[in-house]
Parts: sequence; C-alpha cells; structure tokens
Amino acid sequence: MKKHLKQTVSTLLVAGLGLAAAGTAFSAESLQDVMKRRNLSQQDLLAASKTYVPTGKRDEFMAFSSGGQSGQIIVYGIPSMRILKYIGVFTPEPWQGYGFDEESKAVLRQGNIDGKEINWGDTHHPAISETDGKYDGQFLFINDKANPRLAVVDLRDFETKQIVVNPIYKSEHGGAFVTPNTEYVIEAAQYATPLENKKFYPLEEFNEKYRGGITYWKFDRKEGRLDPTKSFSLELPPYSQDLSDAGKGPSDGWSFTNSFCSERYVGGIEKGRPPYEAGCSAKDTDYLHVINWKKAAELVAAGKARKINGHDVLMMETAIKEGILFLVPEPKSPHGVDVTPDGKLLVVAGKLDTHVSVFSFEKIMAAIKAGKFESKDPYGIPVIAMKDALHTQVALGLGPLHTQYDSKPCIAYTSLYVDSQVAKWNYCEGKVLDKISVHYNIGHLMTMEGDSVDPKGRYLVALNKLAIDRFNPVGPLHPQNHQLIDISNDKMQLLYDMPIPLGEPHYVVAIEASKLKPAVRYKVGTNSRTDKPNPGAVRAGEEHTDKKGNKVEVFGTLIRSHITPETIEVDVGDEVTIHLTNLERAQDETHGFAISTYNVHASIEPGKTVTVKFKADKEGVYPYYCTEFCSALHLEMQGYLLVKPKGWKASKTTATAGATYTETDYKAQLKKVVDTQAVIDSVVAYITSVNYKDFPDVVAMVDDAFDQLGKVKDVKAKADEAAAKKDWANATLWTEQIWQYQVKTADLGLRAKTYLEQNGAKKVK
Ligand code: K7E
Ligand code: CUA
Repeated sequence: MKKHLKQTVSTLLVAGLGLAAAGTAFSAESLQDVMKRRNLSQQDLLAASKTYVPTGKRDEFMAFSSGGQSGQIIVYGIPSMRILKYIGVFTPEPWQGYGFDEESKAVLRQGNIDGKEINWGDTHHPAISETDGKYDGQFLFINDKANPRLAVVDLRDFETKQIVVNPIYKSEHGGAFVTPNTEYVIEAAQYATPLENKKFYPLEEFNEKYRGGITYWKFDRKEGRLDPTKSFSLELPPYSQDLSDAGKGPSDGWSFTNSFCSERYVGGIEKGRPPYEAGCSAKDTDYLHVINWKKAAELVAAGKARKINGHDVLMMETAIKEGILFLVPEPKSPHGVDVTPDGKLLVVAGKLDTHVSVFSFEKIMAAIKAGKFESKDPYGIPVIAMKDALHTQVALGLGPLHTQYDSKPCIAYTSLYVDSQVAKWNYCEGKVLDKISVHYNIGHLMTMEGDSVDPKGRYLVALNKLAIDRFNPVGPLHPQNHQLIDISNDKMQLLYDMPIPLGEPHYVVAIEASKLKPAVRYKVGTNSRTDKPNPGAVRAGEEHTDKKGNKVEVFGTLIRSHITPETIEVDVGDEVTIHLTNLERAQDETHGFAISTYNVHASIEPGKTVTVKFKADKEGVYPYYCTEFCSALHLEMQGYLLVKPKGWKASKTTATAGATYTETDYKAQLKKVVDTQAVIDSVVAYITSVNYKDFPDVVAMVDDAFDQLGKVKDVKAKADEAAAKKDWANATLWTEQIWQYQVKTADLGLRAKTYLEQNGAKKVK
C-alpha cells in the first residue's frame, strides 16, 4: 500500500508539472442525443440550465435550512441545491467533533435543562442577523421547539457558539425572529404551561395558572452572544402564541405574534371531552398580539418587571396599564404573520380560512391612538376590531400558511398547505396573479432574503411536508422535499426537486452569497467555540506531556503527516487530557483525531486547538490516528495510546526491527531525494515567476511548504551521520524522512501552482 501511494505521488508530481499534457477527447454525443437517451424535454433542459452550476463556479445564494428533528442546520447553495454543510447545533455531530471534544461539549452542555443532558432538538426557524432590516451575513439564530432553546451560529466559521435555555417556557415554537438591527431575537412559547419552574397545577386551573409569553433575547453583537441578563419576557394569556415577526421601517419598535387555540381549550378525550383539535378550532378568530417591544424594554429597564426563575418578566397587568399590548382578531387558526418589506402591512394566513388577511399598521396605530377598542379579552387586554385594522382580505385557496415577498413591489407568495400550491398575489391590490402546484403539502416557503426589507426575488423554495412519489423509494420514512421555483418571470416555473435526508426543515433563509465572508483558518491556538486563545495550544517544538498524580495532560500538534506525540503512555485509571493544535496554514488542511474505543473525536481545522478528555479505564493498546485523508501519508498519521496495567515494569528496552536495510537501499533513497528536489525546484521557479504574493491563499500554502522543507536540514544531518557510521538502517530511514518532507512540500507547491493557473496569476519576470 505504502509503495503504491509513493508511486501515485510521483506520477502526480510529473502530471502536475504539465509534462504529460494529454489531449482531451470530446464526446461525439450531441445535446439532442442526450435528450433522446435520457428522455428529456425542452422544458427539462431549460430547468436544468437554470440550476446547473458548472464545476468550479459558485452559487448566487446560500440557504440555511432548519434540520428539524436532527437538531442541525443544513447549508446549501441556490440555484444548484448542492448541500455544503450540516452544522451541529443541538445534536452531537461527529464529523465536526461537535459534542466529542471539550470545547464543543461546553457549548452543547449549555443546553442542559435542570442538569439533564438533551442531545437533540426540534429546530424550526433560522434567522440571519440584520442591519437596518437587511441581512448582514454575520450571525444565524435557530430555535428548538421541543426544549425551549435558542442557538447562535457565527457565520465567520459556521460554528455554534452558544445555546440559551428559556427560563420560563416548556416549549418554544415562535422563534427565531430578529428585530431590524438584531437588538433582540424574538421567541414565543407555544404550549402554555405554568411559568414558574417545576410548579404543578392541574389542567382544571389552565385559565388561571397556565401562561403563554414572548421572550426578547438581547443580542450583544460585539460579543456575538445573547445576553440573558438583559433579556426579558412578556407574560401572555394561554393562547398558544405561534409565529412572530418584527416590525420594520414605520413599524420598527413593534412586534407581532399570532396565536391559535385562543379558545383555551383543554382536551381530555379519555375523560369523555371532545379532543384538542375540535376545541382548539371552534371559534372563527384567534388573536394577533401587537406589542411595543421598545417601550417594553424601557419598562423592564425601569424596574417594572417581575423576576420569575431569575428572569425579568413584564406581567400582563403592567403591559396593559402601560399601553404596550393589544390584540386584533384574526381568522382562523392562523399560522404565519409576515410584515411587508416596507413595514406598512402584515399578512396573516389562517390555516382554516381560504383568505389571507392583510392588516394595516397605520390603522392599528390609529385605533390605539383613538382608544378605539371593541372589547377586552378575559385578561383585560384591549381588542381592536378586525375591520378597524384590516387593509384587505384575499381568497387564495385552501390552507394558507406562510408568506414571503418579491423584489418587485406589492408581490407576495403564500404557501397553500391543503391545495399543495404556491400562490403569487398582489397585496396592495388584493389580486391573485399565478399559482403553481408543488409536491406535496407545502409548509413554509422562502424567497431570496424574502423576509427582509430588501428582498432579492429570483428564486423561491417550497418546503414540502410530503415527498410521496418524487424520489427513489427508501422505505416508509421518506426524505423531505425542497422544490426550487423560478420567480423571475410572470409565470412561476418549477426547476428542481431536492431531497433532504434529515429531519423536517420547517423554514429556511437564503442570503446573497457575496455577503458571507467566512474565514479559511484560525489564528494559531484558537478555541473556536469561545473565539479566544486556547490555553492548551503549543507551537511546533513546544510539545510536551505533563503527569501529576493520575492526571496526564498532553500538549500536542498536528501537521502533515504527523501527530506529536507519537506515543502516549499512561497508567490504567489515569485521567487523560489531550490538547492538539493544527499548525497548518493552508486552506482545507484539516486533521481529525480519534482514539480507538474511547469515544473521542476532534476535527482540527488550520490554526484550531482542540481538547479531548477521557478516563483511561481499560488497560491495553489503543491506536490513535488522523481521520481526514490529509496527505499521501495520511494513513501513517498515527500513534499509540499505551494504557499500562497497575505495577507494570518494562523488561525489554529495544524493539526488534521489522525490516533491514543495506547500502544499496540508502543509495536508492538518496537518488529519489535528488529527483524530487528537481520537481520542487521547477514548481518554485513557476510560483516565483508569477505574482503569487497577491494571493493570500497561495502565500499560506507557500509558507506551509517551506515549513516542511525547513525540517530537512536537521534530518539530513542525522542521515549523514548514520551513513558515516555505515548504519544503513538509520541512514535509509532518515533519508526517507527527508523525502516525506519533500513530498509534502511538492504537494503544497503543486496545489499552489494549480490555484495560480486557475486564478489568473500574471508573470512578473
Ligand atoms: Cu409552519 Cu414550525 Cu414555522 Cu412547520 S412551522 S410549517
Ligand atoms: Cu492528517 Cu490525515
């Protein structure tokens, strides 16, 4: 295997130099032939040409999709619908070491509830941070409906940095929604419960003791974290508060939250009562909550909140007295509330109504100012008459759920769950413009930046609940189906079906790809979960192992194709902590780290320092290795954890060699080194002949390459010394090591060369 790899490398070196540029053979098949062979229509080809992103080219938009019950986030490109990453959020994610190394465990464990580990989440709504109501591409938030939690992902490295637990709810569906400058992230409770932790009240006391609410999490943009000490909630009636949206433009400072089951019905079919679904949809209207969050924040700052479970809660009584909370009846079991890009109108879709209702913020404000209310709800909250708040109602179809906006003024798209359609309509004039069928039973839909003040139009994604007949069958549990629709013309056109093999992605947001500027490496020694220097980091040459009592602490490094240290010796029962720093600077040179049977894994990207910890509770021999195929000698990137039994004494002090070497072997090895150096020299000649310094990625690769080559001097001295003593084994092996450094240098050099050739490097001499 080793020999084969070496040959491959040599072949690559030659090919990469362009010495053997073979002519490319073109297929004789024409487009017509392919259409015939694959049974494709003109329409298919048109759709394909709108989604195909040629190799090496990139997508225009990046989508961040909820991963539903997987507790993750799915990142994909639009229009290609190519999946780029899963981000571990509420659930361990082994590839990224999320939940398997200490730094990420610390984040995951922030999501413990009352000390209990929760290792999944039911994610629903991602939200991208906004500046002036526009997506700014800096942060991403997502909620967990099942366990009331919210997570923060930093879009500089696409890693989860924080999880907060809602201190007063037991579920949380109506999040995450951001205010126009990401001052707050909004989440609404769904299923009413007593707000005090661990308090029991029987369902018979539902109306008195159970409560809903809305939490406003303060976001500290500088720290990139939510600040629980500056966050607060509003106590609300037990109405099953659902989705929210923040006002923008003229409605900035206000937020809007739907509710369903405002009947406050408590089921109990076991006791002969009609079931929840009947009792929760009996009335023709539920309540839209209209809240002045700016004023609420001021009231909390003025000390008008009450502490519940250590958290500031503005009680209903106060909110009513201070005039910051109002209700508007809305038909019927509504789901989404979506503020128009200009902030003037709010579109509400009632699941059991064929209409969408368009409310006017101006009319709502006029009613509030005039003190014109039709009634009070049972808790004393003023209710504005629907007719006093409505702009218009439009009959769209069966089961309207969610609405998104186009870049063209007054144009909206609404999902129709029961009809399995998307309706395109004009909300200013109240006119339906077009409909398209989707497959099947659409929930959310999403247009490019379509919930911001500046939607980009172009594409729409339908998030369908059922896939039924769209894909090759994979058993009773079907994949999810995202369908891409072209909305750049008057008629919508279905372009592509994308199966998602993860949980149910309720919502997805998409941002112009050019707004994202993720890093390719960390500053050496970074704890990526805190963005601070990791105290376990060491530089090359500083690696060491400390042992104090039964605690062993290893400070190691990784660089192609070597793990330092190569052996870790501990006594059974020792507590072992291993810090590893990836010394690479080149892009994409991630190393992984795994130890047999101890359930640890780390992904260590360039510059990162990661810590794994475990108790060496079983004596024995445990290989450890790098889990990313990082170099030709990746498989040799290995070592042994030796867990010695109690009282063990060494009896054999030298190892028996597995192979023997002669002077001929040494000479052959030397020749290989000379040949490879010629390859390196020619690559270096090319790189230095162009403006490589204008390419930071290439500069990083060149730095790494010279790091590798820089190690040759010491090793060469050892080889020469051994050869002088006719110690052919050591002379051969040290020379082999020189060749290893050369191969890594050449590998990087060739990659740099390819990059320069493909990115328009210019001759400088
Ligand atoms: Cu409609 Cu959780 Cu937003 Cu599902 S939600 S669809
Ligand atoms: Cu490092 Cu494989």
